[in-house]
Amino acid sequence: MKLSVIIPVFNEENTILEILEKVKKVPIEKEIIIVDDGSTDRTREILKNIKDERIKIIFKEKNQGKGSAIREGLKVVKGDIIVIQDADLEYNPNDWIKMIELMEKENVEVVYGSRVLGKNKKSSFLFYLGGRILSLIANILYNAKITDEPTCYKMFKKQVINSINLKCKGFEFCPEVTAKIRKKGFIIYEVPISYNPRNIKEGKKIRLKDFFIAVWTLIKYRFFD
Ligand SMILES: Nc1nc2c(ncn2[C@@H]2O[C@H](COP(=O)(O)OP(=O)(O)O)[C@@H](O)[C@H]2O)c(=O)[nH]1
Ligand SMILES: [Mg+2]
Repeated sequence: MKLSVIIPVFNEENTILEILEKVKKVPIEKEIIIVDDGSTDRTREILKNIKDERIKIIFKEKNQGKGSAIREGLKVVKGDIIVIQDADLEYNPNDWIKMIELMEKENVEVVYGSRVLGKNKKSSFLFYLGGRILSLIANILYNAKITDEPTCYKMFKKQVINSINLKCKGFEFCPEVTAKIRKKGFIIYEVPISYNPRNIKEGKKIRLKDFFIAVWTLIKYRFFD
């Protein structure tokens, strides 16, 4: 089964090439789709200099958010399995290997990488707490039975992600996908993954307001959709 990796990127000039090297080295057949979301630092220049036929790069003119970039990427995927990769260095692409192993089992359509199940350095307490609360809400509202709802490492069979109609623009990609996948009745399997958190000074872009948007997104798709 071929993997499609979607990398949404916004102003990650310090890490984009390093993460790309790590992605390329994972011994799995894959295509790589980078979606630049109107970066204003050197990211676009760096991407324009990449000469590698295996990498498809989409340049959006305006910054619209991570969700809109992922949706652009989803329009062009050709693989059987899709995974999202951030353009920073918080996650380790080698963790896909165990995710795919699970994915190859019969009736497994969705696998999340859980930072909570892995033994990891904790991120700042508030980020950690926010993640736990979002998982709890997903478990209560959708009987999701997961430990890490906002993880970036969400892996889906193509027909699963294609079967849901995404509306997100920003970071609410995660709760929207979790909500709609569960509403369709798919089980979310988890495997432990490693996590090397960065802080806001190091470029983290997610903020407190995104937490509230995520909570609202989970509630909205449960009761008002
Ligand atoms: N396309 C797009 N990607 C973004 C935007 N903001 C953040 N990202 C990307 O989303 C990923 C996650 O951002 P980060 O701040 O580390 O939040 P995290 O979800 O907590 O890891 C990184 O690869 C960012 O470059 C945005 O406005 N548009
Ligand atoms: Mg990140």
